[in-house]
This record gives sequence, C-alpha cells and structure tokens, in this order.
Amino acid sequence: MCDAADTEHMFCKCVQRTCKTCVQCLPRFTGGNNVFIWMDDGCVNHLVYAVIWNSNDVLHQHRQNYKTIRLREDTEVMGGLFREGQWITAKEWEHDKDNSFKRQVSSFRDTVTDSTDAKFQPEDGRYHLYVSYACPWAHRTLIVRELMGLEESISISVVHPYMGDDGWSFDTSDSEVIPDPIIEAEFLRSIYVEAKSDYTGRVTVPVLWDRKEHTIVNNESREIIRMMSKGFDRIARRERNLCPEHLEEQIDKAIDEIYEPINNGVYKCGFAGSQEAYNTAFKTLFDALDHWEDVLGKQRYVCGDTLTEADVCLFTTLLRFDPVYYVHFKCNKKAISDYKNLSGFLRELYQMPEIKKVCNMDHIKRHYYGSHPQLNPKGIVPLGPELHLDAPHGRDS
Ligand SMILES: N[C@@H](CCC(=O)N[C@@H](CS)C(=O)NCC(=O)O)C(=O)O
Repeated sequence: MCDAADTEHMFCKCVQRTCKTCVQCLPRFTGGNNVFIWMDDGCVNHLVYAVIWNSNDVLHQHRQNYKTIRLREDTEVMGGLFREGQWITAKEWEHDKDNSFKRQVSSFRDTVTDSTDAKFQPEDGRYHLYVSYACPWAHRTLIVRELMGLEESISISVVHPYMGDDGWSFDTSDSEVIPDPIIEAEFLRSIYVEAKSDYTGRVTVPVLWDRKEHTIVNNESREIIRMMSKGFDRIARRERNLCPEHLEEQIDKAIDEIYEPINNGVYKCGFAGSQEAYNTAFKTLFDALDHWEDVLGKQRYVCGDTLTEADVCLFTTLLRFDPVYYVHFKCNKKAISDYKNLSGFLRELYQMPEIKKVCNMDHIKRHYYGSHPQLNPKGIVPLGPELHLDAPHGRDS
C-alpha cells in the first residue's frame, strides 16, 4: 500500500518505472467502479495515472486541463498499444477492410550474425529473450533456444499469462513468471519505450534484447528462430541443425505456407469481424490442415526426414488447437486428435525432452480464456479436454 497523502495521488508520478506504489493503490481509489482515467502529462516516456472518484464534475474539470482523458471500462479492454510513446488501451484488435483480423508488422528487425563487422555478434550472456509461455510465436523461440542448446547463452524473462489493459506484465504472483533483470520493468511495454521512446505499435512477445547496445534487436519470432539456428551457431551447445543449407529454401516456403492459413488462421477465425471473414478463415484453415495431414502421412516431418524450424512453427499451433482454438476461436470442424498424422506429429514433438520442458498448458489456457473479454467475458477456463500427449506417437516407422 502506498502511504503518501491522498492528494498526492490525484496527479501521481510515473507508472512505468518509479511509481509502483500508486498503481497498487488504484483499487482503493476506484472502489471497483473503474472510473479512474489515464492522462498524458506531456512526457512521451511516462504516463500519468490520475485517480478520480466517481464524479463528473471532477472529470469535466480535468478535461479542460489535459489533452487526453478517457474513461476506462476494464471488462472491455483488449490490451493496449503505443502511439508515439504514449500508451493507450484498445477495445478491439485491428481489422482489415474485409473484417479479417490484421496482425501488425514487427518493428525491430536487426540480426545477430557471426560476420566480423556485424553490430550484433553472438556472445554468451549478451542477449535476453522476453517470452510468454502462452504465446505460440514466443513459444517457437523458447523451443529453438532449447533445441540449439542456447539456454546458458541467452537468458529469459517470462511474462504473466494474463494480458490486461497494461499489456504483458511481470507480476510475480504467478510463480512461473521470471521478472525483468534489465530495467526491472513492471510491464513489458517499458522495454519497448526503453529501446525507442517514441515507439508506435503493439507490445508483443517475443523480444530479443541486447545488453551491450541496450536495445531491442528483434521482435519477430521467425527471424529470432533463424538467428538462433544460424547466427548463434558459434555459441550453440548442441550439434543440431534446424536449418540445413540444402533445405533452407524449402523450410522458408513451408513456414510461409503454414503461417497465413494455420498459425495466423486460427486468430483470423477467433477475431473475425464478420461471419464472412470467419467463414473464409475457417475454410482456409481446415484445407491447410488436411493438406499437412496428407504430407505427414508420407513423411515424418514437414520438410522430409529432418526436424527443422518449420516443424517448430507448425507444432506451437497444433499444441494449442484442441484445448484453446477449437473452443475459444471457434475452429471446430475437427480437433487435431481427429487427425491421425497431425496428432502423432504433435505427440512426437511434445515428447522431445527439450520441447516438453517449455510447454506450459496452464499458462496457455489461462492466457487465452482470461485475456480476451470480448470472446469470453467471464474469463472461465474450460477444464478439458484430456489431451493424452504422452501416448505413443507411432512416428518411428
Ligand atoms: N509477428 C510476431 C507476432 C507476435 C505476437 O503477436 N505476439 C502476441 C502474443 S501471441 C502478443 O504479444 N500480443 C500482444 C498484443 O498484441 O498486444 C511474431 O511472430 O513474433
């Protein structure tokens, strides 16, 4: 509890770094009414919380004085985003003109490589990875980090599964959260403005941070996994090659083919803005699953008989499908357990010790069912289904 005088909280300080106490105080002031407002105090890095009692007079008075005042309805909030360094909450995801869910293009696109003149060289202990166990994109990077033996070289922070109006947080009330060692951030968004004070965009995981340059190297999972399987090779502790030269083109093509209809396709079903957009996404998704079911009936992995990055990219969506996407995103034509080859493939990868170690079904379910109030207003997490991921996978022969 904050012990400063109440009046000081009316326009209290920075919530991002210095004023943790006031954030903790909020429930005391709002009395559960959700009538506190957010304001911009003119500083691009720091937002000001002003706590207003349920009074229109006070609200009106402040509207004269501040350029951004907005009432906030907790139950409708869908995370948030930055506009030129200012944090705003959002009620809905962005949609394309045809009402389909639009995923933002990642902003930080530098590369860790081995070449002598590279700004970002692979070095033990230099990089830090911010992930969510729940997120399929971040999960890719966690898996590749394990498979390549980079756990000792690249440290990690894990966010809380619930993504609310402050975005991802490092709230340690969940014992599996790993806090931020770089700036001791309370929310992941602080990492973004630390790297770029006028950042515009959503605050997503994964994020690869460079301790030496004190900045974000990259926040695009596909590029991060490629760095881990190639750029970090010099310091990787395992011999594995998830992107052999002769397969690179095929791997890229497979990742492309899986991305839009499947990885992003489940989100396009779940966050469709119209029946037509949902119908299209649904058909595209199940056509693609049928295609890969067929491919995996003829070969063990996505690109033949070698485990590659493309398998990891397919795996993270398959793992979440039956417990989450089938119900929450209305992807209910078939479950993965109805597909012989896809389900065997899912179990085989799940049973690899490096992969199993970084699968966290509790975080996955709590995140999706708890963080999308427009889809699941009460946040109730289904208890099923039973997944049997440890059953024999039958992929050896
Ligand atoms: N293109 C990104 C997408 C990452 C992404 O969308 N992550 C989601 C979690 S599943 C996120 O952090 N969303 C937070 C938000 O949009 O506010 C990647 O593949 O790395």
